[in-house]
Amino acid sequence: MKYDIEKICDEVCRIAISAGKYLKEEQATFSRGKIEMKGVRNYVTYIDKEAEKRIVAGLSELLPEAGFLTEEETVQFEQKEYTWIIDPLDGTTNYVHSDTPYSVSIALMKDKTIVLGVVYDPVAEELYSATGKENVRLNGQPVSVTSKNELQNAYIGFGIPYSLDSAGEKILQNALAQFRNCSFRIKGSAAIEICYVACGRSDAYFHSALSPWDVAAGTFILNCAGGKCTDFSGGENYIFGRELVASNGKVHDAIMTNIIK
Ligand code: 2AM
Ligand code: CA
Repeated sequence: MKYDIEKICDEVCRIAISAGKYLKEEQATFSRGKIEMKGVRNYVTYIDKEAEKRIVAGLSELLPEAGFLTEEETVQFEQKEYTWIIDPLDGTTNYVHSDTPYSVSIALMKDKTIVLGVVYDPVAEELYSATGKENVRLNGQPVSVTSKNELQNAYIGFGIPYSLDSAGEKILQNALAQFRNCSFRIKGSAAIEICYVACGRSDAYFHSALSPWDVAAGTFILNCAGGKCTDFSGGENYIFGRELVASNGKVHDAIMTNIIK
């Protein structure tokens, strides 16, 4: 398949913005009665599904031969050379509590490699996109990671898994031991929090139990911006391995040693 990745990226941005506008409009009017419980503390709304259908329809026109891996499974996964990895609404728990941030996250994977990432925050009207190191942007402007190189005064995002296991608890205790050194934040949208590292707003982010659609676009954007992403063993299985440490690169070892261990 031959394609112009920049043109595709422009179209994906358009599709993400359109889905994001839909999410924002619906948040103002939706009723909590329409929420189904997908599991403990894991909400799904009819809005996630409708947003996903719209995104899938747009992307299907753009690259008819590509397959899909999506959170709401409105389309069945099939192994293809190209796969769209989509979270139509990342930050659902924030969303159903009329809170922010939340986002639309879309990545394109060729075989096993991500080649494009787009994350859109419709409330802040912030669009993160990347197709490579030369083309990583926030609202059209180039971005890069912070130069912070120690945990002292670092600004670090993280999330707590819905089913916290003992390994996760240990990591939280390790983080607690760093509370006097660092500022920690839980924002509630993994895709956005990884992009905050990419654009130099925060120095790092870690979370376990995440799915590919939570991290595929954000980690690609962060890598393009000069950051580093690993699983909890320091390896590369952070998209499908359900463990992510994402950083500016310079505080990565300190986080691995002092928090993840
Ligand atoms: P979601 O809003 O699509 O569910 C919050 O912790 C962030 O992590 C959100 O981006 C949330 O995505 C994501 N997440 C995904 N799986 C999770 C899990 N098992 N536990 C906690 N957060 C999860
Ligand atoms: Ca998600």
